[in-house]
Amino acid sequence: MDELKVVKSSCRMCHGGCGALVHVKDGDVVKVTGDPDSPMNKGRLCPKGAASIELLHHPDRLKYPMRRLGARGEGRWERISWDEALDSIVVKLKEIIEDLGAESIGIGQGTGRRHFDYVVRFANALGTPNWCEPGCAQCFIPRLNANMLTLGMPFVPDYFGEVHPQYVLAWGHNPLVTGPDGEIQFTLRDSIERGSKLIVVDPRLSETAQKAEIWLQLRPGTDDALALSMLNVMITEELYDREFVEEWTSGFDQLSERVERYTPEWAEEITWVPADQIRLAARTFAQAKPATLDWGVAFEHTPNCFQTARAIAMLPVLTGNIDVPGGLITGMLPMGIFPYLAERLSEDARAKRLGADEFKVLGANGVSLPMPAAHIPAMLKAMRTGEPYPVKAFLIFGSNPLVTYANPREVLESLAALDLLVVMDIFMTPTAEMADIVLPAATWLEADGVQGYPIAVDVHVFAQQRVVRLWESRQDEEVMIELARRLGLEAGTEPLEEILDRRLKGLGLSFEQLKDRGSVSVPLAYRKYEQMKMFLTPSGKVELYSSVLEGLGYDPLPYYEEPPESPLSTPELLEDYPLILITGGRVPYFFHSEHRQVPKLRRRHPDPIVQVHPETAGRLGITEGDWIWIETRRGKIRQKASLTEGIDPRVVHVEHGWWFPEEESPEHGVWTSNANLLTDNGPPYDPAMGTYQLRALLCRVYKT
Ligand SMILES: Nc1nc2c(c(=O)[nH]1)N[C@H]1C(S)=C(S)[C@@H](COP(=O)(O)OP(=O)(O)OC[C@H]3O[C@@H](n4cnc5c(=O)[nH]c(N)nc54)[C@H](O)[C@@H]3O)O[C@H]1N2
Ligand SMILES: Nc1nc2c(c(=O)[nH]1)N[C@H]1C(S)=C(S)[C@@H](COP(=O)(O)OP(=O)(O)OC[C@H]3O[C@@H](n4cnc5c(=O)[nH]c(N)nc54)[C@H](O)[C@@H]3O)O[C@H]1N2
Ligand code: SF4
Ligand SMILES: [Mo]
Repeated sequence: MDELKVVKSSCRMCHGGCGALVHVKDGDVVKVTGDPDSPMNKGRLCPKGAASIELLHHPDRLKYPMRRLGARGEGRWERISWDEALDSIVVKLKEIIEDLGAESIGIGQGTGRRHFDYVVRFANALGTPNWCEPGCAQCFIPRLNANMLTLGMPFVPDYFGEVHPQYVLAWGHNPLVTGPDGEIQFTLRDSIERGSKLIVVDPRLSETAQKAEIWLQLRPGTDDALALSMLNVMITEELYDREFVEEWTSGFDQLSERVERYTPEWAEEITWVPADQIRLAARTFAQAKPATLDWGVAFEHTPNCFQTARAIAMLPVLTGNIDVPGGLITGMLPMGIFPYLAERLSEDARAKRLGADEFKVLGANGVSLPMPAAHIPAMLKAMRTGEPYPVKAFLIFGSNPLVTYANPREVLESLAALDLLVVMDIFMTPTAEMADIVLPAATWLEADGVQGYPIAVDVHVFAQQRVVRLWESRQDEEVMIELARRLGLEAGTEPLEEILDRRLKGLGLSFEQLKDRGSVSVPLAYRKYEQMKMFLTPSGKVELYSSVLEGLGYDPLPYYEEPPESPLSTPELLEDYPLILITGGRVPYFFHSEHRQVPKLRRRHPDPIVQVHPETAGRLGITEGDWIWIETRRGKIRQKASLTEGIDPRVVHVEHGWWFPEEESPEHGVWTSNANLLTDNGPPYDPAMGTYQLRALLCRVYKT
């Protein structure tokens, strides 16, 4: 019998960020605990992290590569070898490249996984501009790009230094549950314990809103109006940091002129938030020193998201909370930029990116980000119709589009039209059931990687290490490298370890050395713009008036726009659909469509829950625990009612990500409770990002 060995790694049941101790005996993992030495989680794990081992050993995992038998989506499979799987994929890809060009191959991936950058790299090496992720237009990238354009760098709340924020403005965000992008839920929790107070902007009394000093319960989808009116208060009441604004920003006068019309009284009508509350929040935030912004995904689910992100980003700018202790901090970036191989993608290929002509900030055009992405609705259309050119193959590395993309019926139709669908996943999902070939993916306990946290700022760099390998699973990066080799590509073929070592060079470490240490931290440096004597924007200032947006033909200043389906935009729908629908507020036990098959987690949250105000429920004869229909113009689903005073009587909230692994193959109940049967992926989109509307829609609810 082997000795018990304890290995340092980093959990990846979400976007990651928690240091973990993996206890290994006789070649298998026997326990996973939080690493007490980890600067991020200090020994703690959330329920998902604590269930890692159940996921690892789950009997329903995909164990071998498989090829479909019979018709697509019939649910019959045969086991094949990795060689057979990879060779048959390569044969088909070569055929497509020869006939139509590499752009006819689409590559999909899910949200912020360990292998995120490698997918972009593989697409570049292959020569296709058409990779996508359900988050590119809908999650994180709008915020990231708004930061890049306005400030020249990504910024995150400083929960990591000696000074803690006096106030945290949590906007459309429930970080005590979600803690995305390696900010993890524990960092805010610790900050609250050290005395931080909260202002929370959320239509629901979320776990985070429950801790708030000031809770702004806005009408869903009106974040732009609220942010603009807070800017109005800060400017008209001269609450801004005059010195910072004068020295380090450009366009303040134009901004002042723009927001003049957006008074708190104007905003009250639109947002439902009383004008005096808006004033209180703006004054409190402006007078707190330091104060930080912790923003979330909620406003990226409506089509004015980019200008909304710009407006919200200006709140900490005007109050001088940029790159100061306890405010917002920016990149140490000790690993430099990932080797994306962007130079491999020809101008010609770049121009063919689906959506590139229309959505100029969805990716790199005009913005210094090396990861342009395809527009998902355009990609689906190319699969279905061959317009503007056909997409014939789709390789998915860890995403579940039938559940997580808007309009899953159209997704199904699009996937069904492909010549080749490959899905690499840990489980047989409803999407994987549509594939020609499925590939078994390694869980985080079976994979090597390095990741800086918080993502895009990299204060702490963690190793994730492969401690076991069950069945025939492989990690996604290895598969992409192997495909590149078999396709005879000129780049993207080096072994993974070589890239991991290269990434750590600037830190003076090899991957082997980082594995021993678990993580390294870089000292925090503040006010880097003073040393550089500039922000990394074209004018060298924080661009309140964005020269880049102006150059691209967009409004250089933020503005208000109603969501396309709302009580104000489509009042004619109110008679049939009188309630406002929000979808996808996260729950602690699942990550999107994952983990419904993990008993320890599912027991804690067995059913999809729709939240309804008791007054609304009473009127409709709905009682606690009833299964009810939620219906929009596009479809209807069932979820189980939970009555709560913590939501406005005019608003209901459904969970996203639901399918039922325990139900019959191949559908696994994907059409029963899937929130995206209610959403739409059609226009109008955010003009800069191509964002579609996942929240703030109109619906009705009734008993089943
Ligand atoms: N209505 C509505 N829809 C939404 C949202 C919402 O709020 N409301 N949120 C949106 C947002 S913000 C996002 S980011 C997207 C997320 O969308 P997705 O990323 O598509 O969501 P997941 O359910 O996480 O899908 C990931 C799949 O990858 C598998 N997987 C996990 N780890 C690995 C791995 O290492 N390798 C491989 N190959 N597979 C792996 C999982 O088993 C799962 O099947 O959903 C979006 N959809
Ligand atoms: N446990 C768990 N953690 C996760 C995930 C998960 O699936 N499960 N997903 C990860 C991913 S990819 C993401 S993007 C993040 C998302 O994490 P967050 O950014 O925290 O987003 P959500 O929980 O979707 O929504 C946050 C809050 O927004 C509110 N909201 C809804 N509509 C609006 C609106 O119009 N305006 C405003 N201001 N608020 C609104 C909701 O009521 C909710 O409480 O979480 C990450 N972490
Ligand atoms: S917050 Fe994320 S990284 Fe931390 S334990 Fe939970 S799942 Fe793992
Ligand atoms: Mo996301």
